[in-house]
Amino acid sequence: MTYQGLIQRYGQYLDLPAHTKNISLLEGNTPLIPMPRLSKEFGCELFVKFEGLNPTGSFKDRGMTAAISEAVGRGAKTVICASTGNTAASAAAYAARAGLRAIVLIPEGKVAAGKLAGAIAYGAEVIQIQGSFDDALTLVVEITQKTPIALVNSINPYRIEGQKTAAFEICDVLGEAPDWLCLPVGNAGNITSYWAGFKQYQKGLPQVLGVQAAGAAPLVLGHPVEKPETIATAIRIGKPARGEQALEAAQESNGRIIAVSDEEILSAQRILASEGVWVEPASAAGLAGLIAESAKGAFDARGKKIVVVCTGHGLKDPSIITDAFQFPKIIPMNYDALLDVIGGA
Ligand code: AN7
Repeated sequence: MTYQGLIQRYGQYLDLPAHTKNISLLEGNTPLIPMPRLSKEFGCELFVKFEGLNPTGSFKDRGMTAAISEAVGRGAKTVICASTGNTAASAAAYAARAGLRAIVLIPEGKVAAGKLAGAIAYGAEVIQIQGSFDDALTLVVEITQKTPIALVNSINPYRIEGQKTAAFEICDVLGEAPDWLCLPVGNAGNITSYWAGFKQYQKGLPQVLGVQAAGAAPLVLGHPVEKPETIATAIRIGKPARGEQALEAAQESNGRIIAVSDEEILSAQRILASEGVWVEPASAAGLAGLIAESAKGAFDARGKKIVVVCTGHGLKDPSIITDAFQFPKIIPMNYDALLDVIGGA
């Protein structure tokens, strides 16, 4: 049978109500890409779980197929979310597929171009709010308490159910859980989902390294951040909805949650791209964390199986790259000019 999406593939492991009506874009089934050069450098077996290859370019599609399928089944007509961008694009796509109205609230001026374009292309009503993601989330929680509009942020338990499938896939490919799982942490839905997924699947448990951006690191600081700031706009979040569960996952797994600088994130993004995997900045945080911990001597990767979760595609945030590089040279249309500019072959 050809692949029919996550609910068909793993539905038996997901706690979804009987009324759920499967809405799928054949999300999931993303590759676990071996990274030979990084593996050699760390003396380990390092893999990237490339979640940027989901239908809307991020891991959010795993939870969204579940949340939208449940919402449709119970008769919802309109869904809403707050988003740093990827949730918005994903909600917009799955709502479009289901024939629902989608409203997405984003922080003004702080959403990467590819995500905003996606949300608009799929036909969502996109509203910028003069505030942060955290402010937007407060607003959508209030409106979904007072109206029949369905909330599809990761406070919605079905989002977590759907996102557990990434842990299942990793275990299915490796035959067991890896020794370490490194991933970015924003609103903390994903780390919560992975941990729940590994515990449920009973193929062993990884140690979990959750990585926040230094300018948006409430779980490292131990208190909310009122004005989070980072170039990794996906994780520009100061009050994670599932912060407690993220800390639990780190603690129970004998792992930890750390912060890395924007420079470290951009460096990790370049390193991944130099081995053929282009991810958006936030998605490079997991590797940035691994590199930072190893450099400090706080992480011995040797002989370990390590999965670095890359949550979103590089195409989501193209300006991060083009702003930082010289614009490609322009030459006259002749052979000599070409030879001249490349300086020989
Ligand atoms: C690429 O889209 O919160 O810790 O509103 O887009 O589960 O929040 C995105 C989060 C990591 C953090 N990597 O995951 C949103 C949003 C990417 C992301 C995260 C996000 P969580």
